[in-house]
Amino acid sequence: MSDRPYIVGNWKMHGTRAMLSEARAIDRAAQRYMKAEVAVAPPYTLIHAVHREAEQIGVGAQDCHPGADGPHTGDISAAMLADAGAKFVILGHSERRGDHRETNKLINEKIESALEAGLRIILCCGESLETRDAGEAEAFVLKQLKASLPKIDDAAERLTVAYEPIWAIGTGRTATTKDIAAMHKAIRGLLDETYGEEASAQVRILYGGSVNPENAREILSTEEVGGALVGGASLSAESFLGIVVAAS
Ligand code: G2H
Repeated sequence: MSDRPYIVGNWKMHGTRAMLSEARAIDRAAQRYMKAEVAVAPPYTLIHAVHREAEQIGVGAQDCHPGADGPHTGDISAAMLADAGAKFVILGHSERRGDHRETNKLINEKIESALEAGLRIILCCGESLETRDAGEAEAFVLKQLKASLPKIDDAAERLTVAYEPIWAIGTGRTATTKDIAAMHKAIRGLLDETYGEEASAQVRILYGGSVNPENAREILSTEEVGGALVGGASLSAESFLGIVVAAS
């Protein structure tokens, strides 16, 4: 695993061409904070334009279709994303699991298709508040991961896992560092079991859920936290760079 913290902005369904100036500002400033690896995942419509702007930062997508080219109106394949300049794709985000009823099996198919297209993966997992309150958070997250982790050779080299408790997404609430450390440790245990310790060590585990410039330093210094997946606070260069600085 790279020792560099990985800070990824997930723009979700935000951004028109006016946002390109933010991407440019992030890219130019990121050159000064080389300790962190910085990337953004804009909506499909901006991937190629951000790719053309970016000299330092990585550019990725927020989803892909599980298949190759075909009669799937409105869908985008992993190969198309790679052609547009994407280097990674976020898969299994709870908003896709909720809004589009994505299952662990479908997410596994998308992962394998994206790996086949040469993309890196950020695989998201996370529990609801009800599940946490029932004391079942760890079992739930590990079940999600077991069912969707790619089993193909060298998958670990191109895999990042993002733990995002659903109740902390866009709510201003964050998990305690104790809870984050415990969940990341459990995830590491599963990665060790699945890929062996040497390959597992290459996988960074990000935290996501209301990360902002004020709480980033504490979260990023928590055990087993290899970076952050940032939503709301990634939409302006100023706040996103505040997180990048906290990681540097
Ligand atoms: C979690 C996160 C980014 P936010 O969804 O993936 O969003 O930082 O707005 O909670």
